[in-house]
Amino acid sequence: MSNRFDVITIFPEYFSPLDLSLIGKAKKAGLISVGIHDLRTQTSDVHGSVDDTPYGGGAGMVMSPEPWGKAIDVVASEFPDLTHELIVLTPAGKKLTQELAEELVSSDHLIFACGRYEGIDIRVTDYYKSQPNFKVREISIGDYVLGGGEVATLVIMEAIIRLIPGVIGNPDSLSEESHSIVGDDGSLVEYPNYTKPQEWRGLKVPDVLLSGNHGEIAKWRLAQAQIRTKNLNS
Ligand code: JEH
Repeated sequence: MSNRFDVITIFPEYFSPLDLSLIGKAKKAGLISVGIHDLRTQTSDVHGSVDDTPYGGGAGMVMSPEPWGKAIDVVASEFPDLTHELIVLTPAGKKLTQELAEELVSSDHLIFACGRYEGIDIRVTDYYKSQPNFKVREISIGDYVLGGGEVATLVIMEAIIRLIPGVIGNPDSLSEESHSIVGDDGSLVEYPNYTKPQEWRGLKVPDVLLSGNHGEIAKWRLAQAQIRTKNLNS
């Protein structure tokens, strides 16, 4: 089960939100531990350069392999007995889905490589793919262009960490997802939620939800989920 997360980035400050909310609580409870590593500490020149011009020409800069290799080796060497799941964020990666998050939660050690510029010299992924104690995955969080891998890493970590047993106080919230309301054509979006007050700005809570009739409530919620699913792509 995932309990160690390491992140390599030139913007360590991006990861202060990890001390908040769900992930912050998981850290304080000792359910996970997280290391944030500044790539620039692995550079040799006085300027801390991490990028260079692309071979073959073209726009932008490419991240150099040397600091990446050093940084990844350092975090891997802290956990010599584990297989390391190296997650390289890239717009060209496999799309993050709930299914992929469920698969990743069973890895013991996740290392996130957050590139910037035009991305990382491909030999870094090629090299670690050849290492028996590494599994490399290139992941994208969606079809839009971000400035780097940091925000994507926060998204993926949140999707994984909330699946770790004990992280979410009320396990009903998770089991409802797996028993999620399903039609014959795949999964549906969730039904609409209401809470108090019973009337707000003239808008009333549907009577069925106040009826106490659990069969009727389930039927109504399924119908609502079906309507909302149909409306999604229209
Ligand atoms: C972006 C890591 C490292 C910007 C442009 C290009 C797209 C056609 N879902 C996601 N979007 N973007 C990232 C991501 C994830 N995960 C992501 C990153 C890095 C992740 C550097 N960048 C910035 C960056 C080149 N363009 C890519 N192309 C398909 C729209 C056009 C070229 C590369 C890297």
